[in-house]
Amino acid sequence: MSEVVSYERDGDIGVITVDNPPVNALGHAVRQGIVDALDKGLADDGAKALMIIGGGRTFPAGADIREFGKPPQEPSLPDVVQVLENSDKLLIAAVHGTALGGGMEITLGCDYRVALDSAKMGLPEVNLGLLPGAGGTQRLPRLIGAKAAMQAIVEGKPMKAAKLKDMGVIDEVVSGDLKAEAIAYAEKLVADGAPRRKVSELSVEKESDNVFSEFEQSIARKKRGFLAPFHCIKAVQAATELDFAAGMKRERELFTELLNSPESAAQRHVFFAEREVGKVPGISKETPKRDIKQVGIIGAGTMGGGIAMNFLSAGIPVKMLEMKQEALDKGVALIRKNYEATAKKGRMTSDQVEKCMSLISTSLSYDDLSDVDLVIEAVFENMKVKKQVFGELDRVCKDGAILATNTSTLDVNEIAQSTNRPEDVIGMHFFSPANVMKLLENVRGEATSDEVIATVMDLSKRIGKVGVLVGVCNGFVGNRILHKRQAQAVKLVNEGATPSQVDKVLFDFGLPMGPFAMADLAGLDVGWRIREGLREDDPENAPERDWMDALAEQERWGQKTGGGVFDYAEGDRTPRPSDTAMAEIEKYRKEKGIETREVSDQEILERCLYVMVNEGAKILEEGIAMRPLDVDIVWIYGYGFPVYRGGLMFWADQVGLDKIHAKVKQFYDESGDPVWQPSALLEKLASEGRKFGDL
Ligand code: 3H9
Repeated sequence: MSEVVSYERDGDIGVITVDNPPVNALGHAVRQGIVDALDKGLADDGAKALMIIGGGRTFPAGADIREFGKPPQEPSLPDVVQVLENSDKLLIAAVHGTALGGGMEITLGCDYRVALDSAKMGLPEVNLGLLPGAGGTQRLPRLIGAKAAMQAIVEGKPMKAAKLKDMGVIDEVVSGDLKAEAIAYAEKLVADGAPRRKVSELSVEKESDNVFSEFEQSIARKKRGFLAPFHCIKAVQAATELDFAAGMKRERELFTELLNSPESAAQRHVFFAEREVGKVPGISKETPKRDIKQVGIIGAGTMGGGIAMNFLSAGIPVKMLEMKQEALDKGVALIRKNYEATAKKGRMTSDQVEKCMSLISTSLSYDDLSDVDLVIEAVFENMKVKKQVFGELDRVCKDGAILATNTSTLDVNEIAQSTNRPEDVIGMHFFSPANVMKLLENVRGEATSDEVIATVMDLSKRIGKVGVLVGVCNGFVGNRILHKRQAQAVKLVNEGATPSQVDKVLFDFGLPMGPFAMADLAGLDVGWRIREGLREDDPENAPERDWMDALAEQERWGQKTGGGVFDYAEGDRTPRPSDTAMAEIEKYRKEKGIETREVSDQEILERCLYVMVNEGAKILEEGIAMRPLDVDIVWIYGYGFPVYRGGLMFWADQVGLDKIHAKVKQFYDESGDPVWQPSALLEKLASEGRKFGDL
C-alpha cells in the first residue's frame, strides 16, 4: 500500500486515509494511492460502505500545484474522481480543514459529504489562473445550480461548512471527532439503506444565455486582464448545454488552455512567491522571537491611525502618543469613523468596533511608552525630528523593546545610530492607506538583530500584511523603482506625449492607474515640498523646476484640490485632460526649447517599464532585495502590478532579458541618463541567456 494513502476497516466501514503533509496535495502518489485503496475497499467483503478522509490537518487542499507544467502522470485527477464515482459501494467524504480545488472535486465524486463544523470547502483554482479541472465545473452545477456554481467558482473563496450545508453541498455537519462521527454517519446510511447518489447523473437546469453574458459583464472591470474567470464561466455554461461526458471534454479543453497560458504561469508564481517572501535566508523557525503584547505608535495622523488599526483589528492593544490632546482626539475619532464605515458596509459588527476601540489608550508623554514591546514612529519625514524621537525612545523604552520607524525615504542606519541599541531598530514601511494596503516593507538596518527581524516578519503576518524584508537605500524597493518610472513619465510628456496617453498605456498594461493619476491621488504637493526642501538645502544638486512644480505652486495638488495634472469634477475621481496642465507643459517645453515629437505607445511602455526592470536589477545586485520574487511581491501588493503578469521581474523574464537589456542599452546610448546605465546583473543574465527566475 502507498505510503501516502492507507486503507483500514472500522466496523462495517472501509476507511481510505490520505496522509501527505502538509496539505494532502493530490500529487501522483496520492492519486495512485487512492485508486489502489479503493480497489482494496471494494474487494473487502466486510466493508459495507467506504469513506475517504484526510490525515493531519486537512482533507486534500487540491491538486499538487508543483506538478503543473511537468509531464502529466496517470491516473489523472479527473480519472480518479470518476473511478470514485463508479465505485460499487456507497462512498462518503469526511471533510475537515480545507477541502479545496481537486480536494473538493474528490468529495463531489462521492455519494455523501459529511464535514466538521470548522471545515471549509471551495474551488479556488481561479486564483491560480485555472478552472476546476477534475469535474468541478460539471458536477457542482448539477448539485447547486449553474448560477450558484458559477459564482462560487469565479469567486474562488473557501466557504464555511454551514453555508455549504444550506447550499446543498454538504449533507451533514458534525462537531468533535470527525472520524468517529463520520463512521457513525456512514453506518446510519448503511442501516437506512441510503441510495447511491452519483452527482454526474443529476440533471442541470438550462439557463438563458443572458445569465452568463450578464455575469461576464458584471466581473469585466474587476477581472480585467485575467483569463481564468471567463473560462470558468464558459465551462459552467457547457454543463448546462452538453451531456456530462461532453461537458467534461469541454472542461478539459478549457483547463488545458489555461494551464498553458502565461496568466496561469504568473499566478502560480505569485502563489509560491507569497509564501517564499516570508522566508528569510539565515532565519529559521528556531530563531527566537520576542513577544509583542502591546504596541506604541507615535503620531496619530492619517498614517499613525492607519497603522494602529492593523494592530487593533488583530486584537493587539495600542498606545498612541501625540504632542497635543487635540491631535490625539482627532486621531482616535478618525479611527472610530473608519471602523464604523466598515461596520456600515456589513464587514464588522458594532461589538467588534467597540472591541477594537477598547484596545486604544492615549498619552502625551514618552514616559508612558516604558512598557510597550514595539514602538512605531509615524512622525514628520525629517531626519532631525526622527533622531529626536529615537533619542527619547532609547531613554524610555524597556530593554528588548523593538524600535521601528515608518520612514519611506530616510536612512534607517542613521536613525538607529541615534540610539544605544541599533540592533533593536528596524524600518516598518507601511503603505497608505495603512489599514488597507497589504504590503509592509520591513527594512533591515546594518545592526538589526535576527531576533528583531524574525519578530517583525512574524508580526507582519499576524496583522494581515505581506511583509517583505528589504535593505536600506533611498526609497527602499518600492518607491525607488516608482521614482524612476515617474521621472520617465514626466520626460515622455516633455518630449511630446500627453499625460493621458502615458496613463492609458500603463493602465492598459494592467496597472490600476497611470503615473499621473497616481501623482494626483498621492498629491502633487508631496513631491513638490520634498524638491523645494532639496532646492533650499542643496541647490546645486537639486532637481530643476518643471511643470509639475508649477502646478503645485498654483495649489493644483491633485484629486484633493479638484485638479492637478488632470481635472476632476466635483465628487468624481475620473481624471480628465486639463487645459491648465497642458498650458504649463507647453510653457515648460518652450522655456527649455524642446521640440516635441510624436511619442509612440510602445516607447512609453518600454521606457516606463524597462527603467523599472533595470532599477529592480540594480536593487538585486546591491542586495537591497534578497530575491527577484521579493521585488515582484512589493510591486503586486504595494502598487497593484497585475497579478496575471506575475510581478515586475517575472514579467521581465517572460519578455526576455536580452530584449530588455538591448533596449536599456539603446536608451542609455541615446540619453546618457545614468538611470539607463545597464545593471551589471541584467547585462550578465542577458548575455548568458538566463532569467531572474534562475537566480
Ligand atoms: C487544483 O486543484 C486543480 C484541479 O481542479 C484540477 C487538476 C487537474 N500544492 O499556504 P500554506 C504548500 S489547483 C502544492 O503556507 P496555510 C505551500 O506552498 C489547487 N503545495 O499553509 C506551503 O509550502 P511550504 C487548488 C501546496 O495553512 C505549504 O503547502 N487548491 C498546495 O496558510 C503550506 O501552505 C488551492 O489552490 C498545493 N495545492 O494554508 C489551495 N497548497 O511550506 C492552495 C499548499 O514549502 N493552498 N501548498 O511554503 C492554499 O490555499 C493554502 O495552502 C491552504 C493552507 C489554505 C491549503
